[in-house]
Amino acid sequence: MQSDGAGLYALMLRSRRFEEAVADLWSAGRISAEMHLSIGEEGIVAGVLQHLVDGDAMALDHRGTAPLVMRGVDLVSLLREFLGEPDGLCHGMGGHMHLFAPELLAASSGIVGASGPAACGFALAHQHLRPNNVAVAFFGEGAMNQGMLMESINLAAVWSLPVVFVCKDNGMCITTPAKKVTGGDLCQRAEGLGAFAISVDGSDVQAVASHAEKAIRRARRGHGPSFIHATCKRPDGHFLGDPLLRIVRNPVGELKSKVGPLAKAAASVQGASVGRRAASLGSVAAMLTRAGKMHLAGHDPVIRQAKRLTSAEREVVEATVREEVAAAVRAAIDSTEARA
Ligand SMILES: Cc1ncc(C[n+]2csc(CCOP(=O)(O)OP(=O)(O)O)c2C)c(N)n1
Repeated sequence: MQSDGAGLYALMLRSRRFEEAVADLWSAGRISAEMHLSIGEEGIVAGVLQHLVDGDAMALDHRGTAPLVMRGVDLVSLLREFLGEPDGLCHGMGGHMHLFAPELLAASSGIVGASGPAACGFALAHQHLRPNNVAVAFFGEGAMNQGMLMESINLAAVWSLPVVFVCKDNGMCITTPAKKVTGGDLCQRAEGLGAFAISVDGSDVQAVASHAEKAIRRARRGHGPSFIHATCKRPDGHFLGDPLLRIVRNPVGELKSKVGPLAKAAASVQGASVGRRAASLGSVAAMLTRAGKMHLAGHDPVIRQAKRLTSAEREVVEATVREEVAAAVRAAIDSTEARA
């Protein structure tokens, strides 16, 4: 893994450009079903992964693309998976949410919170088979209300498992603001279970890298689990085609089909009281306002890191990544078309 400023930029840009290519294929209808990307979270993923070595493991959530790309999975095989092809990474059966790369000790699950138990499993195996290796679990802040994740942090603390729990906090669980469903402070919660906890601005990859270094060193030395709470913004909402964002970005086109039914429901003589209906419309308006704020602005980890580099450094990385991603897309598409 690359550890200098340009190396961190390269890790993030590789993932950003790859996911942008995935988004294009999805928009063109070549990739079907939901697509959860990590655009905006790259600083957290790169800052942690840059410290991993051979034999370390990753337990991933429904946004597993970025970690796999940064860890070096074959891009063509990953794209072939997303295209549902039998020669994809998981024979076209996993899609983007259930990805496995045994050679990288990486496994993902769409079950929110499931990366916790999986990371504990990897870490327990490390203790017996691969001392000095660690396991990383990535998850969103919504997973912090899942019992299995809390049980995992507790077990990791009691057994001194070499796990780094990484919470990527964008403040939203699909359309539910975290504040409405999550009590207390997440770092204190993890500390209460016995983990070493750190909070960091996830849009600053170097800050993440520096905190992650401590957490991973502790785990390698047998000092038990850590919890990294890293904040971020995600411009694409929950998934590609997020309905709230569609309305915010194209209000005239998108609201045409929705205003009629909303007005009809509001005026109906049956159903909830006027007050409840007004409250529901108010909560829809609040969701739209929140969706309107889902842009990276000054929080783009890729741009923040680019500004720390010289233009010569940036150009080398950008040219390499552009060529690599374009070649992967060409190869993945060509082999589908050749078989058609
Ligand atoms: C156990 C479980 N409950 C509910 C869901 C449906 N679901 C999929 S993603 C998601 C939101 C997760 O939010 P968060 O953990 O904050 O991650 P983010 O999507 O923001 O990255 C939910 C509720 C699920 N997949 N698994």
